[in-house]
Amino acid sequence: MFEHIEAYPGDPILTLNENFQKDPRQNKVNLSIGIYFDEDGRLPVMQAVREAEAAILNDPGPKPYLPMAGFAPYRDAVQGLVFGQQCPARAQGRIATVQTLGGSGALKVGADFIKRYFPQARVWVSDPSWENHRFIFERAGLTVNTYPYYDEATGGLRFDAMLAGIDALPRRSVVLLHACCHNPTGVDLDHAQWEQLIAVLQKRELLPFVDMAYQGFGAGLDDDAFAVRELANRGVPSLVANSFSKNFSLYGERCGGLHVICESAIEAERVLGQLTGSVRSNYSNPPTHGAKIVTRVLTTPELTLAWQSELSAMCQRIARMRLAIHDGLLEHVRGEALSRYIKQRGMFTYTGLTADQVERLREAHGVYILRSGRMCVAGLNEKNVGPVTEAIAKVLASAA
Ligand code: KET
Repeated sequence: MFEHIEAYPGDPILTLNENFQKDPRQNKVNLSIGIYFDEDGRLPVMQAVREAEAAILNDPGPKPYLPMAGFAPYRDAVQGLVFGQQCPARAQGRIATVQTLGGSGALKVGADFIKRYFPQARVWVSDPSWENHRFIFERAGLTVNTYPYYDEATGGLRFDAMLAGIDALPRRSVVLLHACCHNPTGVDLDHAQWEQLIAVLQKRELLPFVDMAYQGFGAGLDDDAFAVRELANRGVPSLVANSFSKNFSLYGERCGGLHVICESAIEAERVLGQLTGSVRSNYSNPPTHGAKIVTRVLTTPELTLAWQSELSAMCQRIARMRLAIHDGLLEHVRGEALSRYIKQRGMFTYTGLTADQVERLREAHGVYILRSGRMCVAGLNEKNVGPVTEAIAKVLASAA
């Protein structure tokens, strides 16, 4: 029956992360997956999450099914965080929001929605992008192409080429964008560039799908949502996926949201209905626990403040690690290329290391980064940054 099924080649991120767990070496360092580890190399439980969870467990209550669209207070709180409390589109009921299984679940429900209502549309993702973008859209039956994005020579953005590429797309093409902290490059658009790009998206009647998996890890919770809020304010029909995996350190609870910005409240209601139908035929309704935690934190002012300050402390620690690896490498290697370690934002730096160098880094030194050269700088700490720097320097020297 199953003879024709070939072996799964593995996932470039999750399989590598699993291989890391199996590596018996004591001094191994995991800079592969996009997970924030604290100064002691541990996955943090944020204080606000701890308190919210304690309060929930203190008064557990029954566990009915949630509505298909998710926990209503969660949907409202998440919409407020993503679009801003004062967002006119939100007040006018023009945004359809469903609770999803993390950011990935939001992308999947969104991809199914596109396949059903824009069956001819192709999806355009940045070159490069998070590998799973392609997998999710292709498995939903859509064709995925790329638009220019990263400039290997400068470690920055090919903005003119990106804009020209997008400007030439057929009407109603889907353009996948990263709201902030671009994965894997750490290279983002500035406000002026977003304004220019949004004008093109609007003029060409393209359908933006914005993935915001790292809100709060770039320039702050509001600034990171700049593009999303501009799209809503300018009334550009769009899809937005958001995730609490990283900014709440709630990876396994699978908390996220899918938001569709519509042109009227009536349209939003119909869109919401269809998203709900998609949830029903996929997994019926989402889980409760994580949604309760996030809702409690976002609707209790003291917990919101505690969460925000812990999140910004996490960002400051990442910034210190960026500086530490940059300065450490400067002692061994010269060149402009190192500035990318401090210029690129969010959890990742695109190191420019080749697949061979990445392999040597892992085999000889136990340092795990992605084959593409992506390093999760949020996995560095005061103890491992020295050895990691030395390992990279050795790999670079032996290649020279
Ligand atoms: N979008 C992006 C851009 C992203 O980097 C991730 C996760 C997700 C969505 C998924 O979010 P979630 O809420 O976990 O479903 N990225 C990291 C983990 C992974 O690959 O699953 C990573 O890139 O390492």
